[in-house]
Amino acid sequence: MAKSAKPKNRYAKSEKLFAEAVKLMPGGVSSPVRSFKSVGMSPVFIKEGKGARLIDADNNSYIDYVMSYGPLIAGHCPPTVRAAVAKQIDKGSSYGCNSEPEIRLAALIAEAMGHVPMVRFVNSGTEATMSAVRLARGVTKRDLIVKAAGCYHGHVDALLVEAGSGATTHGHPSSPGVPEAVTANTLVVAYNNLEAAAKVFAEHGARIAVVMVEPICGNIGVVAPVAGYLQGLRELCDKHGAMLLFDEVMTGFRVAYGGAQGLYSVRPDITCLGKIIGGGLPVGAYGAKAEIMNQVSPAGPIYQAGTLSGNPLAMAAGIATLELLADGNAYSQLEALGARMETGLIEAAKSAGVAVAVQRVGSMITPFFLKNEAASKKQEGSPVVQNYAEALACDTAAYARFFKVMLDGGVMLPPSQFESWFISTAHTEGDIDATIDVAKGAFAAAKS
Ligand code: KE4
Repeated sequence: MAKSAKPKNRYAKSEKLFAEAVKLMPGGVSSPVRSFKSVGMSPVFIKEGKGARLIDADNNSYIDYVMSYGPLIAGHCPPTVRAAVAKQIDKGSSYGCNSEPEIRLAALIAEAMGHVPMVRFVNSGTEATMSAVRLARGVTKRDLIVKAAGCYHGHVDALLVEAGSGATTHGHPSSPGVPEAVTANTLVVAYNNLEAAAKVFAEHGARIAVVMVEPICGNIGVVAPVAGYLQGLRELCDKHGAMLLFDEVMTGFRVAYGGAQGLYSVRPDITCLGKIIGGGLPVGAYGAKAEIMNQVSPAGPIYQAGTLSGNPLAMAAGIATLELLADGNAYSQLEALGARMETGLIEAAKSAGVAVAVQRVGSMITPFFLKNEAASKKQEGSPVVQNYAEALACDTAAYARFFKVMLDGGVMLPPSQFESWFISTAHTEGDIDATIDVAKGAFAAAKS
């Protein structure tokens, strides 16, 4: 009897590359969330991204909703971004001196976000939040930070406390190596809970330097602020002389050209940016009104610096990306694609009999896989997951089963329940419909 041929391993080359990678890099990755550990498989290696698609080492093609975790709002390698970077690289990548592209990108940000008239460029979101906290502490001469559980602000020691994203996916929200003394000044409150914030102010108000939040929490999956939450934080900060810091590394230029602060019309004192403003190259920024930013060295005493900060190559990519968004048309296109995806996911989950809460703001979307008790709580249309605890109660095993069928079906999703999917202007209605077709089988597989 002829032996039946072993099914071809569609990830053979990626597995071979991963075996090499783990010898050279911790976990075989450059960032934990890429490890695919939480979805029970070794990670794929990508060799090319174009438009809405990725191609991996085994030549599998995917409709991509990771989009580099947010920067690629115009898809992979948009022609104008590519041209801008190609033009700049011929003139050099970094000068160690000022260059005009820095002014151009800073001006685009200032024009788009009225509360960010002045910025300092850095090289990642983490650097932006780390520097912004130092600024808030330096200006207020206070030490305490208030952060919301589940919000992820990069791997800053003082902020790696009940953080979301990869810090949650791997189940150790507070990392070893962070001394108690460092986090002793970090107070954690539940997201979307004004009472909790008021209580911490009642106890520590005069010592609180800054309240920092993701104005839309994207790092436990997508959780929008409940009505009045952001304004309530604003009022508490005003009452107690603390600063309000919006970490818009993910939401900046994502949910609106003016960011979440524009969408919800709430004024932060300091804003952190990243991802989209770098158009796929490493950039971060923190900004505020001039009287605050002029406290930053060399204009003021609060020190912060960076070799590649404001490098013209990354600036060129950021300028070209924001120029693609400036006329605002992209956001109506992204809203329509996001709504199509939301409706499709809800219908597909329903017909598969899987309890899922699909939560979305614009082109950021997450299907939360609910366990029974949460599923029974779900009222049509009301957000089920409103904070970290409710996200952690989700069925991550069901998400893992869903993820694998989607991957095998040619759809690349974040390999974690606690991440947002990102839709870009390179995605088409056909891509969304094809994704929903694969999701029908994936929801069925997700059922335990
Ligand atoms: P980076 O240091 O990774 O550029 O930015 C940190 C950061 C800060 N603030 C917010 C709101 C963020 O979402 C992030 C980074 N986001 C994650 C994705 N959830 C980055 C992915 C990764 O860690 O590889």
